[in-house]
Amino acid sequence: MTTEQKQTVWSATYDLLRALQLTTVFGNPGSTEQPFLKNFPGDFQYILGLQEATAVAMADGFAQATRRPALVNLHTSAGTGNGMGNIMTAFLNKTPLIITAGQQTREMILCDPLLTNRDETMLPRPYVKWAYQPTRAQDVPGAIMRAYALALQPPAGPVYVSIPLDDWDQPALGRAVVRTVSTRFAPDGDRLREFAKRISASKKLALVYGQEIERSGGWDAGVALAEKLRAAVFHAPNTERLSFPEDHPLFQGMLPIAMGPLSDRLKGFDLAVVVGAPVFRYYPYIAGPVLPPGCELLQITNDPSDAGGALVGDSLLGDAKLTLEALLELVDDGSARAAPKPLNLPRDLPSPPNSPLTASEVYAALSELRPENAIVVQESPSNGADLALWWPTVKPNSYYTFASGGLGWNAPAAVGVALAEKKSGTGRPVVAVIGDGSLQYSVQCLASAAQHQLKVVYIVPCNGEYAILKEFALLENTPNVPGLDLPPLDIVSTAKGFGCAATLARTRQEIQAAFAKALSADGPTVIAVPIKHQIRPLVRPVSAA
Ligand SMILES: Cc1ncc(C[n+]2csc(CCOP(=O)(O)OP(=O)(O)O)c2C)c(N)n1
Ligand SMILES: [Mg+2]
Repeated sequence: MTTEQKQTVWSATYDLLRALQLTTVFGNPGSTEQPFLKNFPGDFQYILGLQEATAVAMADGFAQATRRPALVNLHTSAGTGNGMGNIMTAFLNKTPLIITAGQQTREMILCDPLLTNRDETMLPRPYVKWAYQPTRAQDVPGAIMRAYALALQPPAGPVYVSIPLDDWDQPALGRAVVRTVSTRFAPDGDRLREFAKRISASKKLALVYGQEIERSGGWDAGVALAEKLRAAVFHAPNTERLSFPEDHPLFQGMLPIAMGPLSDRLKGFDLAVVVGAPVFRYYPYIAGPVLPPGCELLQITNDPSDAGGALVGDSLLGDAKLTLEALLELVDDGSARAAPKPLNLPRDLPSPPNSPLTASEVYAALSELRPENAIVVQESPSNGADLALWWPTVKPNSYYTFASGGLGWNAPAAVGVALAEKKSGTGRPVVAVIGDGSLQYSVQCLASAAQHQLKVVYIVPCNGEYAILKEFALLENTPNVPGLDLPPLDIVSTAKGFGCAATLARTRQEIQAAFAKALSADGPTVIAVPIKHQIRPLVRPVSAA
């Protein structure tokens, strides 16, 4: 017998995963997955998530930090359901995740036994690029190859393959075919030159930079283009990756997250060029035009759906980095353009300090000890802007949050990012700032951080409430909403229970002592910090451009 003949679906699949470098498997096992996981090869690593929401988001953080696709193995319908919120987030994040899920035995599936994933390809839709269950066992490796190729190509995203548990021991057709696909595409040259002309002709130009720039490795190209054009640069509203240094003199902050205020902020500009983002990702509805009168819009994106969905303007499809680099060559020098006034945000602290401290005072204290190479992961809804003020992002690959607002993504994603750092040996510390409400959604990720001794410092600002929902209630005029105050939560005990070091820090001195200790530790630390109750406008007033 030749080796070809001896191959099973199991061995052909593991060979394929090896060839695709998908040797880190994030998952939570069940009976339907055990035939896949049996005799788990020594050159693979299984990262256990104690709930599927955690497994999916850890994989997402890992994929983003390694800039490679990641593999997730979920438990049939129940596991897919648990993972679904973070599968939705991965889809909006455009993270290439190859998700496989177990399925009942083909022999028996007709009579709906326990663990059947009914309508298995429908369950994860519409938040996967492809969902498939091979029609015969021999197609499993080919289906995974197709899933990989689809996940990776722009716009990247999660794909889902359901695999009946009796497929793994079946004879394979032979070695799986290993293919490669491209991950970026260049813009159409004629249209690009037209865009370059319109950009060069603008008298007052706004560049709106979004997540695709950071994801494509286009940070430097974006800075060079802005400098050549002397343009004002904004972060796209609700962008989940930051693509421009927040301490740059051209930087003008993030555009407001609502329609009316956003168009107000663009008053006076004759052209806005949105690179690598939808037009626009709003949160609350505040009426107003999409753009102020006299302002035109150009959009560059690698996502036909975002190009199709733009409310205004002309779009060009292309990879952000390739397009920025090409534009840099084509546009006229902008030295005649008046550079915008630098932001110069006031960073004042009260003396004596508040008791408890405000979120701003907490972030100010932390920022004094900021390691130059630290990575921030942020899910602290009502005070994320305070963090940005005191801990600006100034380098690429240093800031993560979610594209969806679906809570429970960032705490486990931080584990995935820290795992990537550990594996690559760079040793960059991950500082995860997670609200006291937000931490609860995927809190079991703390056990994975402890199990793998990852360098993550969780800062948990504790206001005992869902503050941002109280802000939303004021904006929407919806008084007396129940459920906006948290029950007493002993976050320090919870974190210790999962195996993390944990401490409560109330003052600036205590925060700094705890943070310094956490940064020098090898494993994860959770620092719970009581903060002052503050309800501020959900959409902050617009200052003049
Ligand atoms: C999965 C999910 N459930 C519910 C919500 C609604 N939600 C948005 S923000 C928020 C409260 C967040 O509270 P916390 O993390 O304590 O931050 P704070 O607003 O207090 O700063 C909730 C429940 C959501 N975004 N996602
Ligand atoms: Mg809170």
